Amino acid sequence: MAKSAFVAVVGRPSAGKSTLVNALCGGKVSIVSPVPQTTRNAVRGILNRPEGQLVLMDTPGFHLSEKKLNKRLGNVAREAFGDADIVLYLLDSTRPPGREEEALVEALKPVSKLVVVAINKVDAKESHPAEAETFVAARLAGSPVLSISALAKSGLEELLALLFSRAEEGPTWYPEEYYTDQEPVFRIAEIIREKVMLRSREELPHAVYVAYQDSSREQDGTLEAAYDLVVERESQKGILIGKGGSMIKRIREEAEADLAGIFDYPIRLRLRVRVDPDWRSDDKRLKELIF
Ligand SMILES: Nc1nc2c(ncn2[C@@H]2O[C@H](COP(=O)(O)OP(=O)(O)OP(=O)(O)O)[C@@H](O)[C@H]2O)c(=O)[nH]1
Ligand SMILES: [Mg+2]
Repeated sequence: MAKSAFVAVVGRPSAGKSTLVNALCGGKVSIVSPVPQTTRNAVRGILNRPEGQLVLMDTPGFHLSEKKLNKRLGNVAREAFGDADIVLYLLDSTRPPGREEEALVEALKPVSKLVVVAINKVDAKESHPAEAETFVAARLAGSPVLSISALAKSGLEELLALLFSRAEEGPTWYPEEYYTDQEPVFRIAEIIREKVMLRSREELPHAVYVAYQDSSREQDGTLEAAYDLVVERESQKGILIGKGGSMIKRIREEAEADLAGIFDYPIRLRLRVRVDPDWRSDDKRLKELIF
């Protein structure tokens, strides 16, 4: 009988969780950018192998902050590892493990028996894997530890073998051809948001959410979809639109190019920028957006 397990992927912001989920699942499951706190939802990727099926739950980076948005993101991560069979804890070996890493290990205590540790970014020249190993050895003594590079895709076979060795026999939840269970409306919004994260600077990437408006099918099968890029303040609107609309055009074109590689029908986007004042402090809005 095949094996199956729910694997929650947790770690600090920018540890490489989404990069790893994409590399393991063989498709673009989750968006990636150098900006910490790119992922805002528990995003599921599905990995099918002869041994069975793993459902990988990418989570928002674990971040200490009193801000409402960050607290909500933290809760999403906690819920994911509360539901998991295996918790894959990813450490960024290019940054010293600080207070946030300590807090994360503390939060993992109740599920410590489920934890598998992967030290990531060992390809980078700033990588200090020994420091990460020492940190883990002192705090999660019983957990297996591997070194990987999600970006260079090294160490992933060993990691998969470890994950499957910890998975139990069980039913597979998704058809084999799936690598994610996300609805197209959400996936498209995320791809657009990725381009915003990549192209905007400073506070702006964090101040944007992407809201679906409507869509229609054209005779040739093209999907025309309208999305709003929603910012917090009037002053951010102009920055996102750019000179003569250059920024929003670039975001649209880059998103459309990515979507062409993901969906088997053409997608044309209509993007508009609007303001939702101080949405990051609005409990109701955060509930809708962060789940
Ligand atoms: N050198 C190197 N860079 C990596 C590796 N894995 C991820 N990165 C880079 O690290 C940055 C963050 O990667 P993400 O996958 O978005 O990180 P994340 O943990 O999902 O971040 P959040 O969603 O913000 O919590 C990106 O610029 C990645 O290209 C790696 O193995 N080596
Ligand atoms: Mg991420």
